[in-house]
Amino acid sequence: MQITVLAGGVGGSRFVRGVREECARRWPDGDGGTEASVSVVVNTGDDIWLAGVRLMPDFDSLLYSLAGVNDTERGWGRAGESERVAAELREWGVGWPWFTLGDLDLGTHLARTAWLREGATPSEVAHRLQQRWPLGVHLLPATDTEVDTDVLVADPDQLDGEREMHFQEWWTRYRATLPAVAFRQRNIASARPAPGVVEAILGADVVLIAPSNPVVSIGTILAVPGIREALAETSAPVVGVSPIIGGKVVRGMADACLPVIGVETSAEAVGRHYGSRSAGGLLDGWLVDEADAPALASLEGIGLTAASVPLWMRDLDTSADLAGAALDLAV
Ligand code: GDP
Ligand code: FO1
Ligand code: CA
Repeated sequence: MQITVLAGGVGGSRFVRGVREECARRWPDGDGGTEASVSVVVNTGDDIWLAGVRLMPDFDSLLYSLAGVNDTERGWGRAGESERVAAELREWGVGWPWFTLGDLDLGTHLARTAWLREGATPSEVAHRLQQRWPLGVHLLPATDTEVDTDVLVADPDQLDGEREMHFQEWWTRYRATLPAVAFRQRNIASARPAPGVVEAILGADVVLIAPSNPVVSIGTILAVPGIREALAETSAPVVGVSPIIGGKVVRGMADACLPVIGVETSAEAVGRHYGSRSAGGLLDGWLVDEADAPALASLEGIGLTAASVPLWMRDLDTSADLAGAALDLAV
């Protein structure tokens, strides 16, 4: 059984932990793990060069979370983190004062940057970082091309009324409150899927779209030329899980992103936005929360196999049950 998941950071991590757990239940290897193979295509649009090092926030969220060394409160970074180096960087005026690079986390960024400078590609670096802990899944950056997301915001002080900034500045400094006009991924037209990504999609028995941000996480993965095509071509069913429950994002600020691409914050609107594969879209199946059950008929009407189950991932058990429901919808 080969399962391929498309994922962002926090929603992605919770879901992938559930997938790993559910696989161990359904296809046990007798040693606490699973005989199933799980590949995760990870969003790289949040990545950034800062203070001389390369950050890959969604990749690191997945890495730390699957390794069990993550900060579960904040949703990013390491557990038991200290911030001595960050305080020094602030004194030197290096990096951003509103963006904290923890000491343990900086170890990862320094290792990654050292390997990049030696000539390794981001996906080779990702492979090396995963050797440290037995994750039980394979994390694949969506692309080796630097496709950092820029946000175009309305700014009346500028001559053309607009200003561009890196996604991380918009997200962490302004908490996504500045009025965004558009998201743009750098180099996206010339980007290529990283080695193994197209193979993981074409060779899958099931493809799952995690309940991640549809715009800046899943949207960026899909924008890499070749990935949408692979999803259209694969013989595997493609099943998505809604990140929206009862018209609200469960955690985070994804509701600041959806209106920018003209999509309402609802499970039905995101399902329609992804679209049915039978009509040239992305999905065969779409899972919504029980609170959104009234939308099922209309979703079936556009050619989706839709079902409603509890979508809150409160702990490992509820995440695994959700992964199980997504796998059940795929048959
Ligand atoms: P980020 O990269 O850290 O922003 O994380 P993702 O893009 O992977 O996911 C963020 C989205 O996950 C949020 O916008 C939420 O809508 C969604 N999310 C977080 N927790 C849950 C949950 O328990 N259930 C569901 N269905 N969605 C969730
Ligand atoms: N988010 C914050 O809100 N404040 C921070 O200081 C911060 C630092 C940080 C450092 C490394 C890293 O991998 C992620 C970090 N994040 C921080 C999270 C990140 O900005 C975003 O939440 C994600 O990119 C959105 O998925
Ligand atoms: Ca993200």
